[in-house]
Amino acid sequence: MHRAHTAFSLALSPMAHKNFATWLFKSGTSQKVAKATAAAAVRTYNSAAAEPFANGSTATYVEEMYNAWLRDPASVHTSWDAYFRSNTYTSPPNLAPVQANTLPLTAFSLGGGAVAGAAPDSKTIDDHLAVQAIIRSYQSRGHLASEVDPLGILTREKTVCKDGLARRANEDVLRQHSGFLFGEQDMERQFKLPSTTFIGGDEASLPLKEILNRLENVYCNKIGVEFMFINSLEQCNWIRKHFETPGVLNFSPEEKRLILARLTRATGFEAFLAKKYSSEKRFGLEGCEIMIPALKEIIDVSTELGVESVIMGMPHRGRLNTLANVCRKPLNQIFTQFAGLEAADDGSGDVKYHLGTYIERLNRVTNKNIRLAVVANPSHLEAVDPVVQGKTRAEQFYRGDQEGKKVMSILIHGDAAFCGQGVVYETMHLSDLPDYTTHGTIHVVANNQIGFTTDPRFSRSSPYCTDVARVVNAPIFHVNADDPEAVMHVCKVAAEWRATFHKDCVIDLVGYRRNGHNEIDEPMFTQPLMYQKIRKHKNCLDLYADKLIAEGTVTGEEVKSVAAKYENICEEAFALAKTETHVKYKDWLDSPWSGFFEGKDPLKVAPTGVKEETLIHIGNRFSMPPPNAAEFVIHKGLMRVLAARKNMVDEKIADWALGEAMAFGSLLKEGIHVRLSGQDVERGTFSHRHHVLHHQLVDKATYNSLQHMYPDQAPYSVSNSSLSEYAVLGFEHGYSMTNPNALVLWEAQFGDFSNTAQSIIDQFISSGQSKWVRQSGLVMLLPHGMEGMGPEHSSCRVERFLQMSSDDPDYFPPESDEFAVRQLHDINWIVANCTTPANYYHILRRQIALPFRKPLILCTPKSLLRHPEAKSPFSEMSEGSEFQRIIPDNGPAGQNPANVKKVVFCSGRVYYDLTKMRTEKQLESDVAILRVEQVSPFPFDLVKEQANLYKNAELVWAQEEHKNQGSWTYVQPRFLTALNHSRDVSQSDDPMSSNTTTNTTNTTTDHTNHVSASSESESKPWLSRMFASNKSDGSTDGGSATATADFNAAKHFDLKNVRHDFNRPAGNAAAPGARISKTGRKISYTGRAASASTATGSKAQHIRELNALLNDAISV
Ligand SMILES: Cc1ncc(C[n+]2csc(CCOP(=O)(O)OP(=O)(O)O)c2C)c(N)n1
Ligand SMILES: [Mg+2]
Repeated sequence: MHRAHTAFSLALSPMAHKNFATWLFKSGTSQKVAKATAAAAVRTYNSAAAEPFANGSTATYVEEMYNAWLRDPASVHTSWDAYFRSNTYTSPPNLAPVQANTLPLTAFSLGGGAVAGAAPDSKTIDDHLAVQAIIRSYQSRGHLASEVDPLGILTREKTVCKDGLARRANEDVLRQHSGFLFGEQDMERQFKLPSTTFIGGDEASLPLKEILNRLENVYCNKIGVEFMFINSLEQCNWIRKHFETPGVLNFSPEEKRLILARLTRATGFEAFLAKKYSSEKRFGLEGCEIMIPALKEIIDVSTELGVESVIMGMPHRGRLNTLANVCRKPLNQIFTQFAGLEAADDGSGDVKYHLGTYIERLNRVTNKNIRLAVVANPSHLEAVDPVVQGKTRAEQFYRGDQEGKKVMSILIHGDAAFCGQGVVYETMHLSDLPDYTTHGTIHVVANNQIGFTTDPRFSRSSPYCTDVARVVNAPIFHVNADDPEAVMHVCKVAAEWRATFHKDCVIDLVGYRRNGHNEIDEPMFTQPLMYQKIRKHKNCLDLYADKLIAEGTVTGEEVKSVAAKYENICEEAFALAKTETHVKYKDWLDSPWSGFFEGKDPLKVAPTGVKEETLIHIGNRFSMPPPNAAEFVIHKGLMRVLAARKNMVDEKIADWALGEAMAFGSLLKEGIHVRLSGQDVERGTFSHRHHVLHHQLVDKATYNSLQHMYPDQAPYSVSNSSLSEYAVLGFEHGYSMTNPNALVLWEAQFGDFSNTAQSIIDQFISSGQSKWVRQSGLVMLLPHGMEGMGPEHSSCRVERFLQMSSDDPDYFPPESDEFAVRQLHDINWIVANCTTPANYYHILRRQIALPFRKPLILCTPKSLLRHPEAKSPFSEMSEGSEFQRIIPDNGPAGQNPANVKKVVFCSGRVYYDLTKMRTEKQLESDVAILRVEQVSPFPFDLVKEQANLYKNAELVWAQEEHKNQGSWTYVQPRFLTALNHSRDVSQSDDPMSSNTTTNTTNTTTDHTNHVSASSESESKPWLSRMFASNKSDGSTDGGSATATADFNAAKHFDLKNVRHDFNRPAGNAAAPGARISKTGRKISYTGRAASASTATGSKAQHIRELNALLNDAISV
């Protein structure tokens, strides 16, 4: 296998950092370090307790405490915590944000003519406390009264205060302080500002009137900031400073013109599409066009701060506009998508507002190069979120960008989806996990205050659509989408927040939706009042242009000329698009793998066996404690595990864990990064893996031998994940898309838990290549096996994966030396159930040895992890060995096949039960047991070969799963095809094959001979033929026309044109219309009856059923 040149830096990788830091295994200093750390902890605790509180002589120490407290309040003694929380401590200028208010309160003892410098009277103190409480109220709850809704539907009336002025802050904001008796007489009184506000700028005190006005302006205007739930004082202060400091919302004329120009493009783009394609769905952005300048601002500021690559995920709304005006995807390519052209390359495509893109360009504002990717997404809202995170994480990893300074993600959401879809929460929870963080995502909600036809009050129980972000302490910036300058400010702060704290934040762009859900939808059916308002509402561009014209920043002519210029650009691109004859899917790739495919023989698989000495080296390392084992206290049970591993290595055999380690270790040696993620994968759910050894005495000290196999190996990462399948599987899928030279594996705790990630499986993994030309070599490890223990979910529901496999049950591909690789090339994914460590090892290595990438769905065992017979000699993994799609019978039956009476085909662990039963019944010569290890793509060639070998035998498929589960429904028609070498199973001839279709190119059977090949049927075969059948059925069929039409419709849904006739060379198939003869060989089923659940009830029932199936299968 070629050594892959993976662009990573071991030393720089986050994984390396984590592991090398936790265990200094060579230096012999670990104990010293541990002791020192422990001593420091003790000292910190004791000294804090023993010191006289805030002793002036310990200023440096106090600073240290303050620093530590800023980082983590829990790290200091509670007394320090209380002290710093009280705001009594004024930090030196280099530590905390500068506070201007250094005047003592005595300077404000204005009541009763007290002498300046004397103790303040109680009224002064009370009034100051009241003002402080009011300031805090605005900071905490000012957003509740802010004017963020451009339609004003949610905006509350202003309240007239005691001084006669109307203010927005109401009782919701001020609570008990709203009744505070500030009369007009108090308005001019000076109040000292507390250290927790920045509204004073350089002023230490302000008149009350000014305090209230400034707070109103900051917190109850067009921006509503939600942040006071954040536990970090430093972060709260940072936000206060960025919103409260006077003048933060001042924009220069140039900046205003830039906003106007960008808004003109965003608005002009939608208008142009509306003009040219008035009857097409495009999910326009009208009502929230400011999102485009907003994204550009985020990208500008982030680029300025060092970001070089931005990965975006977004739904339908405004996607085309984003591609055009944020990514600058050539407009003609976008317009071509409206033309309904045929594709010039592989891929069945997707609707235009789902496709991805990848652009590298110069950012003209910052003059820096930037890469922008928008990840292709399915209809399933928010499903793309974790995928984007995984891709971002992978890019950061390969760049050695440990802190996310160079690569960042932006996720764009709809308001209804953001609060409704659980995967948002699951993805948020990855945001701070060491092995999953992308160091801060900026979330932008295009909040049009509606989801399709449903009002927010019926679609969520939370006050805001953004509340989910509160769980991870992300600040939330609500902003009126009709105020471009407020939006730009919020975007700037968001980008700076991410760059400073590397944490998530949310921008809630509150706008509206000018049209229906799509452009041909009537919104007045369901939201009449809202849309009456919307119809009268000027668009954001006009409002902003009016404002800039009024203030003299631009002239009316300038506004018109910018708009006209953009329209011209669109027209030119439109003309260019008309000359295109085909769409090219490669233009819409979000993760191009440059160099991966070039110069490769697409049908050549590199060998997967490795030198025996490599296996021995890996095995020895894997069974060794850390080099300085004497200092690293390992659990006794694990010492036994390591010793057993060592014994196996000495005997040159491998069990499951060792086989897996051999696959990982050998790939790492070849420069292939391996990443294994999932719940409890470090140890392994069934306690067999133990990749991470834990020091029994030192917290967080760990050792991972697979990271120390070879000095120049690729990084190995194994990570226990959060308890989520949807987000974590999506994340790993995204990770796997980024670089083909990596083995990325996700393991389910039990196989069927993967069903909570079903949208990732259906929408990305099984279909990604056909929709988006996106390949992925992701491996899903799915523990599977009916073993009579545990709850009902013993099955990984392999039938569901098989049902989505795209190989044709009725088609036997041409036999050649390349049969196996061709099948792999053509299929959407691989489904396998290995019974030996060696086969497991080979199939993992084959993922990388293939010249292309396919997802691998692997049923993995539970009891086989320790089964004495489920072991493989090294010879089955060393050079010359390879993955076996079918493992033949190598015993007496296989040696004398002519005498064999029965062949039992099976898959998975039941093989071991079957052989045991065969031995017990002394039928070794009469019954052959064959293991189908790769179930899909189906090994037609080997099944045929084996069946021919056992000419006189009865053929049986035995499975432990129920009849409607497991592999049976998938393998049954394929066996028939393999056994009879035909591709057409007629429904009328064979009642067993009712699910099959007449899949012929020039069908001449009675069922279809009335179908004429019109040009329409060429382009949409199933549709036109459906109607054609319907018409003629009435005249040709004496029976029910409807029933026949149904039959024909079903039949045509699987026609070759739909499948693109993948790899079916003309003339190679069996004769059109050929059928299995009634005398052809059959395969029968042995096993459990169909059932609604995967359970077998009690253990006793399980054993009874298993014995019955073994008895049935092993009988002659
Ligand atoms: C998981 C999922 N469920 C349902 C839908 C159908 N659907 C498409 S758009 C939409 C409304 C989305 O509202 P919102 O998130 O506010 O976005 P908007 O269309 O308003 O921009 C719905 C329910 C979907 N695409 N995905
Ligand atoms: Mg919406």
